[in-house]
Amino acid sequence: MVARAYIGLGSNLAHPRRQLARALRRLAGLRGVRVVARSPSYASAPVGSIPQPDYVNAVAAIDTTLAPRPLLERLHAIERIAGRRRDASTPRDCARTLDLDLLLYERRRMRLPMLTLPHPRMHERAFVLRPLADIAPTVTIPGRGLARRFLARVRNQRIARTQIAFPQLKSGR
Ligand code: PH2
Ligand code: MG
Ligand code: MG
Repeated sequence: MVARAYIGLGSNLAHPRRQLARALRRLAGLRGVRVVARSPSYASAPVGSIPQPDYVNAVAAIDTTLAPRPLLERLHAIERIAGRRRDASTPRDCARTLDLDLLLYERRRMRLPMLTLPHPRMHERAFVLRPLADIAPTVTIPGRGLARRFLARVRNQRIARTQIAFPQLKSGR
């Protein structure tokens, strides 16, 4: 069984653009994962109450034979390689070298301590909705409807396509 899933990528520390390029290569290198599309990258103002640098964000579409939880574990492993610390003392919206969020997994809805599907805040975030609309203009958020429709509500969030195209999968470092 192959499932279509969407992954949100974000970084605002230690060369964010490079972090995303590397993360995408690692994602593509996972057994049971094929990257089928990747959005352009966007510079975005930090959402949340903690002052921090701007982010670079993108979204990737994958086809995967991994179930949601094993997939999420692989995403966390890629975050750890990038130096991401994840413990009880780090606030949710703090700066990070790499954030890989499982946004959508088919039409799955689930609620676990570590994983909620669809991602509970994706419909409030221009840095997710904008790149998602680029690669999946008709995708729906289970329980909410057409993802693209939520773009109108996040027009106040600052976001801009970055000048240089998102690095190719095969590019060297
Ligand atoms: N991620 C957060 C909190 N705030 N803001 C932007 N612009 N981009 C992000 O990826 C982001 C954020 C927590 O995951
Ligand atoms: Mg995350
Ligand atoms: Mg996140």
